[in-house]
Amino acid sequence: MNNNLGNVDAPNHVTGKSIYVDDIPVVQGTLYIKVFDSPVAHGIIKSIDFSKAEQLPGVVKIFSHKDVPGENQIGGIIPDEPLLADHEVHFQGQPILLIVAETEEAAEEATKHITIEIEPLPIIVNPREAFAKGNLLSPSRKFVKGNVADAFKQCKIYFEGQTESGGQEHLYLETQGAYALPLEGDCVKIYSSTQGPTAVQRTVARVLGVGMHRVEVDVTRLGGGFGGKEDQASGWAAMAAMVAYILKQPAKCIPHRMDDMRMTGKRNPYSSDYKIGLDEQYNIIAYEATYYQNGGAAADLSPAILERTLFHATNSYSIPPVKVIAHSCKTNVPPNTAFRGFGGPQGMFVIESAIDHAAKQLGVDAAIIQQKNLMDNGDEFPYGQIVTECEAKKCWDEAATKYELEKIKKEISAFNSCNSWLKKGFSLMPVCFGISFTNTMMNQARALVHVYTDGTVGVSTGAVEMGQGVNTKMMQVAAKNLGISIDNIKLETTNTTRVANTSPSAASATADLNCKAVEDACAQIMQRLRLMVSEIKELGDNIVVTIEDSAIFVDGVQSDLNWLTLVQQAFVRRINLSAKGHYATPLINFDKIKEKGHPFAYHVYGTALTMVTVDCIRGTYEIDSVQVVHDFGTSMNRPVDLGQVEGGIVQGIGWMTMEEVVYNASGKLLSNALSTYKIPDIYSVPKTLDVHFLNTDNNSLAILKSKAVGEPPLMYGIGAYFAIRNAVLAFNPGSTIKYEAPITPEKVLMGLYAK
Ligand code: LUZ
Ligand code: MOS
Repeated sequence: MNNNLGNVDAPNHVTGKSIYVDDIPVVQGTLYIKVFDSPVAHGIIKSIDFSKAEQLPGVVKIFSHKDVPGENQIGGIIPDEPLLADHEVHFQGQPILLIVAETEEAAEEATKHITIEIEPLPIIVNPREAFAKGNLLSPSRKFVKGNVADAFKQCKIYFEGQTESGGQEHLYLETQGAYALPLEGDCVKIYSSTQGPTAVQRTVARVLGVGMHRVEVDVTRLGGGFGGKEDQASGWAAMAAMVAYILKQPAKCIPHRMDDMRMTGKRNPYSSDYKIGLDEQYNIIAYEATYYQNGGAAADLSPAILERTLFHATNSYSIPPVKVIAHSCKTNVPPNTAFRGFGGPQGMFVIESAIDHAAKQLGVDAAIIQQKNLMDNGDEFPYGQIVTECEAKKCWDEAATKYELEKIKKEISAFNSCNSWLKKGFSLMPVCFGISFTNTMMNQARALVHVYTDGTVGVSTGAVEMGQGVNTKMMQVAAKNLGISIDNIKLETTNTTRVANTSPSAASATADLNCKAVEDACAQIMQRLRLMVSEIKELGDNIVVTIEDSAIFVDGVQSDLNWLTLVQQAFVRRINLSAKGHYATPLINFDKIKEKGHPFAYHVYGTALTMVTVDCIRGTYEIDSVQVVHDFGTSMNRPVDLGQVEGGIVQGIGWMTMEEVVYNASGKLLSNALSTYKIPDIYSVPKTLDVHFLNTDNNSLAILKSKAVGEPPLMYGIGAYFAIRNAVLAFNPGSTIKYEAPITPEKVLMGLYAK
């Protein structure tokens, strides 16, 4: 296998040939949908008048919740979210009406002619305030290992504090959107920009009041998802489908950027309390934390995100007794949702803050405490899984040696002692991330492989390509298993009619799950071909048939057959050249009553070393370098995997440093455009970004031993927060700067001069 292949889609992306939802040629009669959304964050709808708007030229019809043919409900885990608001609104941007028009402009104009009267209700945007009032989205969760209370009783050195981590806008290049076509027999076909085609199918069927068999969802690719389209694509698809279904005309629903930013949920902000206890040798002997998750106005995926926070509460550390509690708090902001890391980063920020707090109080480098407590084989996670194939220490040690940690420390203190207005800081950030959906049931996938009579191959799976390169990996796996060139393979769209009951492309697990299903389908076809060869050659059933570069080898000896003649022979002999593969991750389980089990197929490890320079007059900073040792397993596609690590790091740095989601007290999103919401650009990325491949060879549940790579690297970005904070303290050792992310230049400036 060529593990330097790269992403086969790249040439089409950069030449603009790749097709996204809004690029699909429109069918005659296509209608455009504009959503009329709530102007206030909480209230009772007293009256609404759209009679004038409906009379405007080009406006076809305006739909309210009364027009929903089935159930007015799009909640995924918990049914608590109407598609269109009925009598009450719960956040600014909540959809109330659908304006359907012949052009986008007519629909837009109509919004100005709608009058609505809403009686205001109290607005809560802060999760602790929601918790105090008992406003929870789902039952609270608690993971306990050992007896924390006893441990703290015996412990002389302990520290308590509070942390805040902010939201994060997904800012996928392609906004949300769907295009729905009516089909005969009360059926609809939907082109959707979704990570979860089956979630869209299920939600649309529910909203239309029809069986899932009447709804076909098709996905070519997404221009980015990052979790934002794991669940939240469903609403837009349901709107388009409802209009197409009722009016029997094609309908498109694609929000503009500012509509998307205002109406969709983001990464869940967290407010958390921690208590960490240590002994004199810097061993962590107890850890306790409580997380207040800002879930927004509906549950969405927040209950599952809450769970992953607990799974990653102790990051890469082995801590004897642990007690962590998480609350999902209901507030009047758009329902927050999945975002790369899925609650893991939020949990890791808290323990890293706790360790940093302890280190500062004890007068040592945080790295001393971090390194001392890294976990190892045989340790037990707070949720009961035993640590195996642990690479935590190996990654740390290799990062410290390779990037010359001791030398860096000396250079930084030399720099800081001869510069008054520029200060450098550094940090180490170890990461341990569990691979598998925490909901065991979701860890399954299927693939449909067709071999055509000319030897070419079509592959369909449940995986959604969103830039992460999963299609390339599946082509590599099919090519390897069939012994043919990747040029003979086409990755088909992800379609619910071809491959049913799919899990969303999420949890870093998409390549593992779907490639394994492809392997299974290919193996079935190969088995049939092998038996055919034994028949043709009049050899026994035990022959070994291998295919390499389309040449057929029988028991290691090249035969006169090649791939094409083999396939043609099979067709003549009426042998099935198609197969459906299935994969379900073995071994995993989790008991939600006991909160114990073995939820993850394996873990991914790594360590990042981050160096920054802070301008102590302006509060601005530069990320000098991020140097990482990352556990790839045995990468099957190094350019693709490297891209995931680099992108993840930059996205993580963005979350921790500059991306600030701001709602005011009345629940209005102030950071509602790219002028007010800053994401990393070419000027703000690390000057040096070095990724060292730690090749580990011992994991059989990763596809071809090539470990999942989507989410783990995002958490290296947490290192940037601590590096900047350390530079601030180098300037002002008495600074009262709090553990609040993002650490924007504004916060840095205040911290530099805070007494
Ligand atoms: N989605 C999900 C996820 O439904 N379950 C998960 O465990 C998960 N983990 C990461 C990202 N998305
Ligand atoms: Mo994701 S946060 O893996 O959709």
